Amino acid sequence: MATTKTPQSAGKLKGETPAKAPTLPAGADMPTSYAEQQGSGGETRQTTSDPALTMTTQQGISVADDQNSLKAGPRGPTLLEDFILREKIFHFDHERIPERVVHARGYGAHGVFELTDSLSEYTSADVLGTVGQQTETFVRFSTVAGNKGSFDLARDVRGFAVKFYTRQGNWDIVGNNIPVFFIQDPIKFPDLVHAVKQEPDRAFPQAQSAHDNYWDYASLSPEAWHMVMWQMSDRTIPRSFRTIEGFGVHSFRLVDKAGKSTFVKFHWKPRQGLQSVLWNEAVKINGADPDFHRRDLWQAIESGDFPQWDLGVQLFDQETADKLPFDHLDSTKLIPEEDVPVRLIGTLTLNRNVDNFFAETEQVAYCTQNIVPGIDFSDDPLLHGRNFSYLDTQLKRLGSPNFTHLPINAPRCPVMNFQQDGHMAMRNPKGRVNYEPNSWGADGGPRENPEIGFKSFPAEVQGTKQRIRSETFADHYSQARQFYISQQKIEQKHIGDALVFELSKVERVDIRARAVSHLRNIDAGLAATVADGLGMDLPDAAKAAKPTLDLAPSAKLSIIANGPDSFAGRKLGIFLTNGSKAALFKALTEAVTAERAIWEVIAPKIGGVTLDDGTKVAAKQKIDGGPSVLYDAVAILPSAEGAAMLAKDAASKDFVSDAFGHCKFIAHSAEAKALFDEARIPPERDEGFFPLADGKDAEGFIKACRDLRFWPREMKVDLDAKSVRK
Ligand code: HDD
Repeated sequence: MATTKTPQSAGKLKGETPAKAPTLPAGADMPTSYAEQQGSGGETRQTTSDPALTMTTQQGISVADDQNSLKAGPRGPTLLEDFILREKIFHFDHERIPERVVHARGYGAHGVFELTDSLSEYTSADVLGTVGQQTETFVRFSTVAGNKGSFDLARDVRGFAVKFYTRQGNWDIVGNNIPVFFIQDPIKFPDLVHAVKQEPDRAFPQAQSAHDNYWDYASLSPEAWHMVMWQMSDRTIPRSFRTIEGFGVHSFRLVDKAGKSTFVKFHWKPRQGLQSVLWNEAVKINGADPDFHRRDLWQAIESGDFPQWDLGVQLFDQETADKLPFDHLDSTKLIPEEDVPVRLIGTLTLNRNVDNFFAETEQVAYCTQNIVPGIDFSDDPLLHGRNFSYLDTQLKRLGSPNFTHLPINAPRCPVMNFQQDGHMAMRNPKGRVNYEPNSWGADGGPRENPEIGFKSFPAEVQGTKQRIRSETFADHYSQARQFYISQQKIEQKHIGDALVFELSKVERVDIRARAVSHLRNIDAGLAATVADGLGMDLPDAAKAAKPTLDLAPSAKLSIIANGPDSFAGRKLGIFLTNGSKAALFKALTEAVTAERAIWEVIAPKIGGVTLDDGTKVAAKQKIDGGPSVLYDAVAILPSAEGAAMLAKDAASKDFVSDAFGHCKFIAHSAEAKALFDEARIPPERDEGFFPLADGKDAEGFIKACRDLRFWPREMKVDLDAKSVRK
């Protein structure tokens, strides 16, 4: 008689008696759901007698042995008949899907967007209409150039893609943490990406632009240089995904109920403030914790410290656009906030980690073409190329036009049309009618709705068919200069350092010279600094299609000017040894907690330490696994005996000297001196050091940590600092 299974009794065949649970030796810890025994290979086998927990094949057949394949005799050969083995290996062989051709490494989280200011005056989009309305979202952050398994702190642009599951369908803002892009025309995108990724003959370098091919391409592409300035700034080595801005880059349109259009640029402003790390730190973080950014986001959400961004819009009409000294349809340009202010209209809160990385983060499919009624495209040519590329790439990556049936991509509103079949179709309509027009009346399925259906904005277009770039796109240096002069001194230094670093990795001298020739059109001082740093003569300036304008600096372009106002959400590393003072430790952890920041103990052994009052404190990191680059600030509180011991330990000395070199605020006990001396920290302590004697000192220290770093130190510890322009 054929037997069937119900979901409730999955794994158990009707009428079958479950196998008896094996007996364990007396006193053994007996798990409730399974028993443990030793397999014939000495391995631990865990078996169950509970039908509901019984392992099955993909066809639902119960599995009795998942450790041994079917063999003729104990030593083989293995039998082809073993369908359980074959199915398991077959499935494993097909676990991977192609990684994204760019933005392969990323991390996603669920969230909610709440509207705080209605734009109903400008758009009929429901998601932007009603104050207080909440919309489910899924956000994926990414790097661009590296492969899926690359490290998080590559110097790279960060992707910031947001999917809104609105009541009118899915709306995606597929943006970056930089408001402009490298190229003006989508036909260049494959070349740009080929140039920045690993060189094809040798398959390195991974996840970095510091190589000949990238700089060869960039130095031959004047339009890239505004973006190059952003790329060489600390924007591309962010402290956390939580501390980056996001930009939709292109101009879009908002269209109201009467059909009137207003241009819009989208911005995400992090409530955590903008924060970055130093380059030398980034290099070391990649070794110490290649998952630094994903771990940081996951931990913040897991602990209930939900990161938030405000959604801002720059709204402008054609008249304003006509007055701008550049073309807003050119993706290599931004509109300074001083010219068109950013209006904050809602808040995005990331409040839930994924349950399954593959199902959600890997399979989420963003498309710039996903817009809802009330939102439309501008004429930006780069955007039109993207509208083709994203849909196309999903077919390759996810393997079926039915990728919208996957739960992470499925709209939360009804989906009704006559598209059908295809690989893995999950949403299969019932009934006889699969075409329109049809005359089946009420049984005829979905119909067009001219009232609420999407209508493209009827922009007038005309022109000769030609392959040409607009004359209005030709100024490549003015905004690059504006970006540079909007930076604080230390940020300008970092841009110079980054250019010198990257170009030092370029082998061909002519490519280095061509790169510096563009800098001459951006800032004479920067060009001189970089040429000096590379030990080369200053080349002639690159030929510019238009003279560089002196645009006014914009404070919004600086990270430091837009940093956090508290230490909240950041991490203090507290280095302890046996005999460390309990009172200091207590005062410090209380001050950190009051600031809503977090702390972690680093100790010589992972088992922890015993403080001077006998309290035992567990360590989160053993010193070798917890270098100071993993922390925003550090407290070094050894006992006298502990400090003498650490002074002989290379990892401990690195901990201190890196914290010093990376301009971190450093709290310390008086006893730490022995370690500082051995780590060759100059005896005169700057104002970034905080000797801790009592609880009040701890509060002062945490207050100081609200600033990102003690920047004046950098000028003293970095040889290149002397070449910073006065
Ligand atoms: Fe792109 C992925 C952002 C230009 C073609 N892009 C991708 C992602 C982000 C961006 C954030 C990752 C989405 C995710 O997390 O899954 N891309 C941008 C921005 C651009 C841009 C801000 C310029 C303003 N992109 C661009 C052009 C093209 C593409 C000009 C092609 C003509 N981008 C792709 C792609 C990807 C992609 C190949 C790879 C994986 C994917 O789409 O889903 O289609």
